[in-house]
Amino acid sequence: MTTTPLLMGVVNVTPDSFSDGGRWLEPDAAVAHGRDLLADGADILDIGGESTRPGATRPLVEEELGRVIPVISALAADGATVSVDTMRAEVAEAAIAAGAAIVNDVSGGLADPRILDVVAAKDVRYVAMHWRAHAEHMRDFAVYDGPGGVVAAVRTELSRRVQAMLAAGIKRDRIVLDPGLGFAKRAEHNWELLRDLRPLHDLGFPLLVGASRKSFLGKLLATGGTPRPVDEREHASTALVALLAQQGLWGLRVHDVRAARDALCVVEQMMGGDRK
Ligand code: PMM
Repeated sequence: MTTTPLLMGVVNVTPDSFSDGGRWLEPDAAVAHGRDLLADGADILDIGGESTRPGATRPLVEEELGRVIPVISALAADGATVSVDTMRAEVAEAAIAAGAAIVNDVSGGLADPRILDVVAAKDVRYVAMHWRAHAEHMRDFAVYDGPGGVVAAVRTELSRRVQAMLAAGIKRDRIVLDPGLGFAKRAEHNWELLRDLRPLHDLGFPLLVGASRKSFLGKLLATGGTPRPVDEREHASTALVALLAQQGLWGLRVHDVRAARDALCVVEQMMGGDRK
């Protein structure tokens, strides 16, 4: 018996995200996209205004607020469960005021430690991802040569973040952890993590995984050394949804919610499952 993970549908209100940059930059387009993802079966909508693609430069805080707040307000008013994908305390606070129920911080509180105080004060759910450096520099940090390699390092570094969250007053049952595929990780690191999620499960927190359309899939499917383009990685992303759905995860962060929902239906039918 498996427990079906929640599907977090991605709405990137950015000009430059690797997966869908520029497509939903206008608030109306982003809101319409969010509604489409809900119709496709998303449980959560993850609204982000900062691209984290390797090498990206950061928007100003005002730009980030201007991108995400109108979209969060509209989708939360529709009754959607909204998560804000931000590393900034100020954006998290405004997003919660606009109706966000989850703060998804790819830096796990490292980029702006005040975000932990905001989450604790507002008592919202907090997704803390494994992270080592901002996008501009993260490639330099993709080194995991200690004992146990990437899996042990991600586990140790996430458990340190958990200590910081608890010290800031975030309740244990509000915390979700994420291995951070593609963030300061090379393709082989992502595969090692995906093959061995058990040590992260053993930390005792719900897990979210975001593999959808990432470059390690482009590399896997390359022809003649040319990576498969980002909009042609969907079948591989969906295959991972089906496999990961059997591993007791809390959630999967995906772009094509319809494909992921179909995959979950198949898994439920095959394995006998419970919807979360
Ligand atoms: N990946 C991206 C952005 N936000 N949040 C979490 N929790 N986990 C992820 O793996 C993650 C994330 C980058 O992908 P995108 O550009 O498609 O949003």
